[in-house]
Amino acid sequence: MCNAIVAMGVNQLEQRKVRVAPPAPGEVRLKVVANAICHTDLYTLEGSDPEGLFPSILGHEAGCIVESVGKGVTSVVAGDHVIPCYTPQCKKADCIFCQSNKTNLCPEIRATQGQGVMPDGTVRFADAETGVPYHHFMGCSTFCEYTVVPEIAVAKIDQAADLGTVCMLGCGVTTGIGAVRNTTQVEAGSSVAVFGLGAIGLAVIQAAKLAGASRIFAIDVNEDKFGNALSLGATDTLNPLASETPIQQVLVGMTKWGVDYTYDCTGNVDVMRSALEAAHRGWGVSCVIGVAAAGKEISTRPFQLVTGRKWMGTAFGGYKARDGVPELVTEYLEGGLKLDHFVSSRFDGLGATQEAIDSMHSGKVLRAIVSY
Ligand code: NAD
Ligand code: DAO
Ligand code: ZN
Repeated sequence: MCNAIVAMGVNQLEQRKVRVAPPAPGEVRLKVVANAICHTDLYTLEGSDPEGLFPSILGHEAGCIVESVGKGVTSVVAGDHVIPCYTPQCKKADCIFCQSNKTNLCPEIRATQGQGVMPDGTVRFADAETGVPYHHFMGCSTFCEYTVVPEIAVAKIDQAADLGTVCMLGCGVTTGIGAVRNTTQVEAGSSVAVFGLGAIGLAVIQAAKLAGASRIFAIDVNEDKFGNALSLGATDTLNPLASETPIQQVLVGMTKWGVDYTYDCTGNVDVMRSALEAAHRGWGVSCVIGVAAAGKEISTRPFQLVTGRKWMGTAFGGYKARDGVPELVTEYLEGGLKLDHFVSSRFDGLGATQEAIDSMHSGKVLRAIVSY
């Protein structure tokens, strides 16, 4: 039995005692050490995700220690440090996605993960008092002191890394870095424009700088975001609201033919259009990272594509979770990848999760991390 913060309904978080069942074959039970709050947790809690399930245990950016393993588990043992990942990597010889170097979208547990259950169709969480079962969330459910996840969804990492910091590699930061390195493969000397300067946008800037981008435009409607962007390597900051001219025209005007690589890190479909249309004539690549609200559609004039722009998207930055996340942790430990600037505030104890969530609404917080 342990403590969990359960989303009983829209905007209704309650601390409950839960029973977390032992791992079934192919599963692992994890002790959650630290969890970073991501906007996707808030989006689901607020009822904005039409597929969001209640009651459920949210949370998906965590640093954990393996507590026990189910039958047949071979890649981790009790005591290993891991990061659960909502994009699994089954590595099976007959998984055409895992075997391809073109994608990270392993579909092995996709259907059940979306339904808030484990691969066998059942859940591992039950209220200790009432017996009510609780849904899983994004295959992670880390607003709980213990969780159960499939073996194929845990990345085993170097134990030297502070779980209270590398937990952020479970989602947003990895996504921004991977968008640059895997999805768009930015070359040295390129120009880059980043729309939206939350944790994901800043991770894009950081990776672009490391890749040797020569000009990095940082764009946000909130100018408080510019300081961080400049310190990570942005060369220009722009507020789209500061001019009557559409931001894509401003960018084309500043560069003559547009920007080599552009990224939407807002989830706003109008911004996605601006990002595409700001991309360089002939070869510009625009990458959708932001997750748009349900039912939203993107549009542009097809001539934008005819004249050589490419529209792409990325999930988890294209990283194959079990291979890629440990490499990023190593890069962090070796000093090449800085992470501390993403941590806006730290909270102690699972019970502080609501407070950490509240802090995310200020617009000033990149990541709030709760240590359990
Ligand atoms: P965030 O809310 O912290 O940052 C978004 C930023 O966009 C804010 O600074 C905001 O001021 C800015 N913004 C809003 N409207 C804008 C506009 N019109 N023009 C310019 N800037 C604008 O969010 P985040 O945590 O950085 O996440 C960004 C997006 O990435 C979200 O949509 C999230 O769901 C998504 N995401 C995608 C993946 C993936 O795998 N594709 C993974 C994680 C997160
Ligand atoms: O494999 O079809 C599939 C589902 C992939 C899910 C990718 C989700 C990417 C965005 C999630 C944002 C999380 C914070
Ligand atoms: Zn697979």
